[in-house]
Amino acid sequence: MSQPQRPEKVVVDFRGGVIKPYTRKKEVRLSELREYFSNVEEAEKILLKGKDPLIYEYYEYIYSEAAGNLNLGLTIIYPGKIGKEYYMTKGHFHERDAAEFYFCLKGRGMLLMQNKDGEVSVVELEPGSLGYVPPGWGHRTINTGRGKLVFFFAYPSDAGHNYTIIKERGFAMIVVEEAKAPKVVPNPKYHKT
Ligand code: S6P
Ligand code: ZN
Repeated sequence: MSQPQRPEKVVVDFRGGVIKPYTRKKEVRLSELREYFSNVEEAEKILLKGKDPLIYEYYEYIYSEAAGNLNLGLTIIYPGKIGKEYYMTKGHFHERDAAEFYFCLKGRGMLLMQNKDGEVSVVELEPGSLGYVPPGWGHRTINTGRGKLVFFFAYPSDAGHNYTIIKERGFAMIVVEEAKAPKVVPNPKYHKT
């Protein structure tokens, strides 16, 4: 018989934006994200200069991959833009019907969601706001502020991640700066199917 699971404590550093303990850390730089931005030429230009800025990083606490558990974590998206488009995460769908929540601790941003029919929904994030991602909705987060965007998340451990749909089709909408303010506009590169 397997060992009974034991309760544990995880501490979130509200200011620094790190959770302790964490079991996995991932850093995502521009070189890994270049095709996700609408202005790929601008991304290439930055990379050709020998720069590869850190766009976001996340820390995950994975207690167990077994169904019935929760994965917890914290994501930090740095401030910046590629062309007019704000720094953002890749975005993904969960493989299984699994919800997720994003609880904003610091900064300003948007949680962009899209279902399989291409319907879009946006939740604005500021400290204290919680964005609920229902099962079946792809999700991406965008930092529209001047400082770091930091949010805490939790989702079922057996959710699984599908990055291919977003990588190949993109989101129907993107978030760009227009007249010094964030604006959600149609993505010229979006492929519905
Ligand atoms: C996982 C959860 C977050 C994201 C992270 C980075 O279900 O939504 O941990 O992994 O915010 O985004 P992405 O799209 O690169 O996984
Ligand atoms: Zn997710």
